[in-house]
Amino acid sequence: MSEATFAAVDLGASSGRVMAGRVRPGSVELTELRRFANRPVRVGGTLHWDILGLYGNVLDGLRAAPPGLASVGVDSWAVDYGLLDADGRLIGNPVHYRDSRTDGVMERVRAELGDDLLYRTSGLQFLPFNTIYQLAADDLSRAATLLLIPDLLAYWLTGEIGAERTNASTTGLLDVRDGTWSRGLLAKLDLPAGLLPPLRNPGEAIGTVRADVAAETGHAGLRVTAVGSHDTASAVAAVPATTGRFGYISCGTWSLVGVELDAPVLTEASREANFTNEGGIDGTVRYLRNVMGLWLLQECLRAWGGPDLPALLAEAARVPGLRRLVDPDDPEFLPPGDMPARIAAHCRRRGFPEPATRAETVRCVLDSLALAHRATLRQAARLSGREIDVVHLVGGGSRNDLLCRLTADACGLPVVAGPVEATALGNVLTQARAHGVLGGLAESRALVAATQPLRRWEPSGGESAWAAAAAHLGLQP
Ligand code: LFR
Repeated sequence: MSEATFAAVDLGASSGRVMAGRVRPGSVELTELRRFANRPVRVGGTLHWDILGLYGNVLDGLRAAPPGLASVGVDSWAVDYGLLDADGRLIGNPVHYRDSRTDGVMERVRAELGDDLLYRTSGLQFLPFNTIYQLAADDLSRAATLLLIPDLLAYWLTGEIGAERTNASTTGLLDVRDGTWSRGLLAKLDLPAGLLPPLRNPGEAIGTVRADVAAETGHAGLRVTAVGSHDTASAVAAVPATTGRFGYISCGTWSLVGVELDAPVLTEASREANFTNEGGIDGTVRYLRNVMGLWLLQECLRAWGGPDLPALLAEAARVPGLRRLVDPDDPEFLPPGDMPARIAAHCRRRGFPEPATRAETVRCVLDSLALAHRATLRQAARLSGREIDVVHLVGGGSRNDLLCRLTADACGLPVVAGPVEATALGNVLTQARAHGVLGGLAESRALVAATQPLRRWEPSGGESAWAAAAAHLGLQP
């Protein structure tokens, strides 16, 4: 096949989209078919995803797609899941990873199983919402099958059950060395046999859409292809890197900051630094740490009733830098709630003046994120031995000029910003490879570099001020 159009379903924590991607020799063009908000809903004190609302939007997006799609792929945020009963019906609405049901659970499981065993087996960073800890907090009495969110949607589209490997690697239950479900951990956790479905790789065929889906969308016989169903795996597949010496920041609700490796790093130093080894396309390892990301800004905007963002960013760019800082990775920032107040209190505790205006709060958030990007990239390089000459910042955050500029300054490295829709592109390109329209990962990345609008930010100095700020917060200097 030399030309084909693929649909990409890409669900982020704050918004989802269905895109059409037309791939031809030397060209990839994305068209937006549908974009929709992803608003969590609190019911009876528990924070849920509105999974049926999301699925309805996926069907609407597919209905808007041109005829003749070669296939569709689904990716979403990681770790969360739906449970099916023995008849294949969803038992309850999936719970949001920011829900408080896991409070204290990770500490309990870590004490029982030991950090060394958990890290040596899964290579995963310790985050309170990893699937393994959610399962320990969940009622599994009626559960026959666990499906991660993209696998759940693929199941509703095709009737086929499976667990795509890149996303499975975020559960804490996949063995990082051989890519299979860890029998040892499953036994220790007493998880029901058969709960976790068979694994599949990005690029594998999942099936064709069910008759009811074909009738709803008008795409009879549409094939569903597994992609890097963890959104970060798809995003990093579309990083327009032209050398191996790159770092990346997949920047949206989270900033996922690290390097791409051939093999996991499972050292004690890596575990202590809480670095993760997530599965990528073609067996690559995403060696990274989660930085709290634009969630801090999104929650401020929500608290302020949705003010004009470009105007606020322009004002924040005029606020003197590095006067107020937070450690964005403080767990106190994880749950939803009054973010400006939490930021002000954190500043005060750290010996900084409280932000007096919204623009000062925004500047505080962006300076703090840039500083965390710097610290994390330096740590990734040190722990993995991979040198970094350039930082690729992809995702929605690449539109935020102030954040890109501050990140270049903080890191003392050029930042190449874009593509904005890296995740949807990675989703499309993985399908294109599976259907023989494209060669390997390097070819995909070269195509992105050659065709997508990118902006380059050179560092403009100020190293000593950034180093002093990092030292003040106790971060990697
Ligand atoms: C990004 C992401 C991160 C994951 C977090 C929670 O959207 O997938 O990689 O750590 O969401 O699932």
